[in-house]
Amino acid sequence: MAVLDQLTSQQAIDLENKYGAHNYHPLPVVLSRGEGVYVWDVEGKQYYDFLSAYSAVNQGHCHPKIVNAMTTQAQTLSLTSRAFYNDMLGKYEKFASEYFHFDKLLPMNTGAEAVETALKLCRKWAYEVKGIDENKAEIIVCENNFHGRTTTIISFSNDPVARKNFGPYTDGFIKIEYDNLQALESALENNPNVGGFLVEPIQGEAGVYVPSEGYLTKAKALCEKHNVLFIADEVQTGIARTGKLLAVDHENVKPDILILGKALSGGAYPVSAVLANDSIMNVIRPGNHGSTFGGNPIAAAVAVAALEVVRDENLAENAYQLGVLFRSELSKYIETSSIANLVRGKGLLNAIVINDDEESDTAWNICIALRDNGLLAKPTHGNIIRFAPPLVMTEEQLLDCVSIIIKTLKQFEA
Ligand code: IF1
Repeated sequence: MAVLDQLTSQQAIDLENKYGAHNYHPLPVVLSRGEGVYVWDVEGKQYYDFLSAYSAVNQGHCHPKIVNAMTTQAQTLSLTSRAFYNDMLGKYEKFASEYFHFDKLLPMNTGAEAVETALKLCRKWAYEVKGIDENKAEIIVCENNFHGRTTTIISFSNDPVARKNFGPYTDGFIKIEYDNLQALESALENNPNVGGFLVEPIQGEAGVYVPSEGYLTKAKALCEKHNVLFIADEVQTGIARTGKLLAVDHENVKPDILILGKALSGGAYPVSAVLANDSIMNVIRPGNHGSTFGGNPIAAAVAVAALEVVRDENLAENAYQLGVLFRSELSKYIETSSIANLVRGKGLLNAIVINDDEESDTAWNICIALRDNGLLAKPTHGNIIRFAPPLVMTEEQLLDCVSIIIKTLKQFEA
C-alpha cells in the first residue's frame, strides 16, 4: 500500500492513534475535502462545518481567491527569511496596517507566537517608554483566558489540563476576574509596575463568554488613566467573526496592541500578526525579535487576499445579520427545551449551554448526533457547544443548519 492511498475513516483514525501524539481527542470524523461552508469525509458524506477550524476559516474552505493567491505565490517565491527583503511583505504590511488603522505590523505565524510577541513588545515598552525598573514589569490577564500553548502563555492560564506539570512558570502576570472592572481598577491602582492588560474581547475557550456592555470601553479608559497598554487578543474574535471587523469595534475601542491570527489567512496558511502605532512598535529594534517564516511572501499574499475577501464579500455584515437570526431562532426553541439552557454569542461566534454538568457526556453525544445529521461542532468545557460556521454562509443555509440543530436537540429532550 502506498503511503498516501485513500483510507477509510477508521484506518485514518487508527493511524493517528498509533503514530501521533495523543494531544487531542477529536470528534470521530475524518475530513478530506472542503468548499465554502461544507466539508466532506473520506466516505463522501457532506457536513456543514460549524467550527471553521476554531474561526480560522471565516472566508469559507478553499476560497478560490485565497487559493489562487497562495498557489501563484508558491510558484514564484515562498521564503527568503528576513535576512533579505522580499517584494510582498511591505505591500502586505501597508495594506493590513491601513485596513486595521495602525502605523505598523509585526508578522508572525501562529496565534501563540503573536501573543508572545505582544507580551514582549509590551514589556519592552514598559521599560523603555513607561520607565518601569528592570525586570519588574507586570501584565494583567484574565481568569479563564485562552491565549495559546507556549510555556509563558500557559504560565498565566488557569486550566489545570493545559498547565499541570509544565512548570516552572514565567513570572510577571497578575490574574483578575474577567468582566470585572473593579478588579481591574484595584489591580491598576497603586501598582506602577503594570505595563499592559491582555484581554479577549469575548472569551472563546471559556465558552463564548461575552462581557457586559461597556466593559471594554471602561477597561480601555482605566488603562489610559494608568498609562497601561490595552492589548486585545482578537485571534479568535477578529476578522469579522463577531459581526464587526474586530470585536472591539462593537464598543469603538481602539487597542494599543492588536493581536490577530487564524482568519488572517482564511485558514489557508499559518499567518498571525501584531499591530501597534509607532510610539509602541518602534521599541523593537533589529535582533530583538523575529521568526524564520514570519512575513514570508506566501503568507503576505494569502493575508492580503483573505482580508480582501472579508471586505469585498461584506462578511462582517453577513455575520452580524446571520448571528441575530441564529440566536433568535435557537432561543425560541430553547424556551421550551429541557436539554439546552441558553444560547449566547455575537455575530457567528455562538454557543449553547447544555443542561447537564461539565463531567457528563451529553454535549459530546449531541455533537456525535449532529455529525450524523450532517453538522460538525465540538463541545467545550464538557457542557457547552460552540457554533462558529464560515461567514460566507447564506440565510437559507443557516436556517437549514438551525433545523438540523433543533432536530438533533429534540432527540435528547427528556
Ligand atoms: C487548540 C479554544 C478556540 C485563541 C486566542 C490565541 C490563540 C487562540 C484567543 C492561539 C487559539 C485555539 C487553539 C486550539 C483551540 C482553540 C480554541 F478552544 F482553545 F479556545 F479557538 F476556541 N488567542 N485558539 O483562541 O492561537 O497558536 O493556536 O494559532 O487546539 O489549541 P494558535
